Order: sequence, then C-alpha cells, then structure tokens
Amino acid sequence: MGRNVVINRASAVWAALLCLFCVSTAHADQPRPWQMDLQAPASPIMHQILWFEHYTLWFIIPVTLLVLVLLIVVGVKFRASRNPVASRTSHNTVIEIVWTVAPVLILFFLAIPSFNLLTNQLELPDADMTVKATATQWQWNYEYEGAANPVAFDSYMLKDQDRAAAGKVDLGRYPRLLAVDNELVLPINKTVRVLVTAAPTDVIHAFAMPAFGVKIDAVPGRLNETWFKADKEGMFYGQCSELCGKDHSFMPIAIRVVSQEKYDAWFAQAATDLTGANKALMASTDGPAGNLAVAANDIK
Ligand SMILES: [Cu+2]
Repeated sequence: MGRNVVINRASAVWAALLCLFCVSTAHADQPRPWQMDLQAPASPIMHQILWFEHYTLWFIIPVTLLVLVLLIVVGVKFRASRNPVASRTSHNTVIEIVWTVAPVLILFFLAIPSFNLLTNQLELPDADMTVKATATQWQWNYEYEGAANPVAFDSYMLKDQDRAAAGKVDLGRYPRLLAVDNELVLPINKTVRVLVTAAPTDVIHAFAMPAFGVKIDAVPGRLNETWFKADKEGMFYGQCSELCGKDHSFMPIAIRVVSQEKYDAWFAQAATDLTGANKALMASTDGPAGNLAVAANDIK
C-alpha cells in the first residue's frame, strides 16, 4: 500500500515535470529559459546539424571518459607514497603509434560528415525563391526578389506599447524582444535563397535563424548568400548575431512559415497593403482554428 503511494507520488512528480516541459516547449522555435540543447530543427540542414552533434558525442564522451580514467589510474597507482622512484622511460614506440594513429582515425571519422555538412550548407540547391535581407542599425529590411510586384518592407522589433494595436499580445507566440512588427513570411517546403548584406554605410551584422541552421554575416558592400527549406509551419525567431552597436540586442529576426496557399494570398495583398496582408494572415494562422504556432512548435 505504502509503496503504491510512493510510486503514485513519483509518477505525479514526473507528470508535473513533463507538463512543465510541454509548456516550455509549446513555442519551441525560440530560445527558452535555461535551455541546454539546440532549438528544434525545422530545416534539412538543421536536422543534419543535430545528427552531427549527436554523432560527435559518440566520440567526445568515450574520449573524455578514457582521459578521466587514465588520470585517476595514474594519480592513484603512481602516487609518490606508493611509487617513490619515478620511471625514467622517455620513449615507447607502441604508445607513440597508438596516440598518433587513434586521434588521426577519430579526426578522420569526424571530418567526413563534417565536410559533408559544410558542403550541403554552402552549395545552394536550385532555389524556388529569393529573398534579400539587408541589415541596418538596428532593423532588417526584407525584399522578395524577382516578383512582378516586388514586396519589400522593414522589420523592427515589436515594442511593448505597440502589441495591442498589432494584435500581438500573446507573449508565447510573440515573445518580448524577439517579436517584430512585420515578419518575413515564407512558404513551407520551398527552397529559399537568402541574400544577406548590410546597408552601404552601416556596420557588420549577421542573419541567424537557429531552427533552420542558418547564420551568415551581413557585410556592407558585400552580398552573402545562404539557403534554407523550412519543413514546419510556425513562427521562428532568431537574432542579429554580430555585435553591431547599442541596439544589437533589439533587432530580432522573425520568420512566419505558412502553407503555399496562405503565402500566395499574403504576397498578392502585401505588395499594396502590407499591414492588411499581415492582419489577414494572422487571422488565418493565429486563431484557434488555424492554431498554427501550436501545431508547428509541438515538437519532440
Ligand atoms: Cu546587428
């Protein structure tokens, strides 16, 4: 009887912890308090990065444990009281070979998938669309390239006093210091080429979106390019990642990934009425019917 009570209590504690975890990951494509792991992947590259991280741990953990064990063994076995006369051995061919060949092998097995990942990141696949992100102290400007009616707009961090008017009072979906007035809207499962630069007379910034595995410098006078293919709908948050001045912390990057149909409808309206297009999109994605952010962020 007593044991059952203990077990029930234990499961209640676990359930409570699990609930806490669920709540904290309900909108997970953004940094979380006390976060230890990476953000949930939402692009093929980020899936690969996550795989590579886990793969690397298979090497790091055994090597660390081996070194720890060796240190303990040496410290205990060869301590001065037990081993007063120290060995004068200065060379051992077997050891020399082992500690040369083993790291070479380890580095070889790390290098192959690492170069593979780098190649996938740096080699742009055929893009479905191109967006140009231009950084300025301290906001982003997004430009959709190649459309008959080009859409371009500035994206500023959402100020607390503007939340109500923007319809963005939900702090889970529009977190403080990460939400913006105009998000970069993109369709799901489309390869997006991102051209990244900074305004000509500005300083260096960096465009980063952790859930997509993207981070690239925005340099004045230079056009960098990267790509991603979002495989989840939802709100994704990143930040300028190159120290760029006093408001560096206040120029977040927000991307809203939606279905192709919703994107098309938004894009058609955004050319002439950006605010209206954003409001209409929010109405179709943020409401209980759309439930976009919750569905997209329901990970793990
Ligand atoms: Cu910046």
